[in-house]
Amino acid sequence: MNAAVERARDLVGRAERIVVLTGAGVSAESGVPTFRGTDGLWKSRRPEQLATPEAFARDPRTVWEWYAWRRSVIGACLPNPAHLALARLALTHDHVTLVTQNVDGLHHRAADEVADDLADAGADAARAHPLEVHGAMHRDRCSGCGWRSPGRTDVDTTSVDTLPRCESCGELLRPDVVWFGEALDMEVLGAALEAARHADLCLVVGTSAVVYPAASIPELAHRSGAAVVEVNLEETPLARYATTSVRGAAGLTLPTVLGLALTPCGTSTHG
Ligand code: BV8
Ligand code: ZN
Repeated sequence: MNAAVERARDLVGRAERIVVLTGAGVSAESGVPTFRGTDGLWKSRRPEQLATPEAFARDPRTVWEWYAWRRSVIGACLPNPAHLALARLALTHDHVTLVTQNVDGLHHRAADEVADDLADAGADAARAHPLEVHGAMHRDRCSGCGWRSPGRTDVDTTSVDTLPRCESCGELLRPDVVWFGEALDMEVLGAALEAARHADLCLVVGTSAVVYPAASIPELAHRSGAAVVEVNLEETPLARYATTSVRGAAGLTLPTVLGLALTPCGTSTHG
C-alpha cells in the first residue's frame, strides 16, 4: 500500500465528522464520460452551448438531444466500487455527509444497493443519499412552474413541437439540473457548507475542482480546520492544501482508503 493511501486510511479511521465531495471522476469507471477529460462530455461542444438557460431558450431541441443521449448512456451504467464504498462508509459511520456535483444518480443507486446488503443491521439508505448540488438528470422540471416529474427516456427531439411539455402549465420541460449561470438550491448548498464547516475530514473524489460554488466546499472545510484527502488521477487546484493526495482511479483506490475490502459482488467486509 503506498504512503498516500496509508495516510488517507489513517485520516479516515480517526475522523469523527466526514464531508465527501464527488465529481464526474467517481462515475468514470461506471462508463459515464467526465466533463473535461479527453473523452469529456464537452469535447465537441462548450458548456455554454449546452448547459445554460440561454442555450435552452435559444435551441431547446439541441439541449434536449444532448441530455437524451446522456440519459441513454447513464441508463446502462451501474454504480462502481467507489460509489459502493462511499455508500458503505455513510451507512456504517455516524457522521458522513455525501455531496455530489454529479447528476447521474449513481450514488443514490449505490446507497439503495448497500442498504439492502445491510438490511439485517437496519441500515437506512437515506443516510447515504447524497446532497445533489447540481440537481439530478433523471428528473424533469417545468421551465415555467417548476413542476417536477420522473425523467422521460422517450424524449422526441425531432422538433421543438415534439419536446416534452408540462401537464399543468404547458411550458417546456427541462432536465432538473443546475445550468451555468443558475443559482444552486440554497437549502442543498447550505447543508453541504454546514457539513464542511463542522467536518474534521473532507474527502474529495474525482473532481477538477473548477466549478463554483461546489469547489468552495473543500476550501471551507480546510479553512475550518479539516484535513483534506483528495482522490484523483491528476493534480487539481486542491493540491495546494490537501493533507494527502491519492493518485489513482477511485474505483480501485477508494475501497482501500475507506478500509473496505469489497468482494467482487460489491459487498464488503470492514477491512
Ligand atoms: C452560479 C449540471 C451564480 C449540468 C453543472 C469564474 C470564477 C468562478 C466562478 C465562475 C466564473 N465564471 C463563471 C462562474 C460560475 C460558474 C463556474 O464555476 N464556472 C466554471 C466553469 C469557471 N458556476 C456556475 O455558473 C454555478 N452557478 O455560479 O450561479 C448565481 C447566483 C445567484 C443567482 C443566479 C446565479 C452553477 C454551476 C453548475 C453547472 N452545472 N452540471 C449537467 O451536468 O449537465 S457543472 C458540471 O461540472 C458537472 O456537474 C460536473 O460535476 C461539474 C464539475 O466537473 P467535475 O465533476 O469536476 O468533472 P471534470 O470532468 O471537470 O473532472 C473530473 C475529474 O475526475 C478530473 O480531475 C479527472 O482527473 C478525475 N478523474 C477521471 N477519472 C477518474 C478521476 N478521478 C478518480 N478516478 C477516476 N476513475
Ligand atoms: Zn409547468
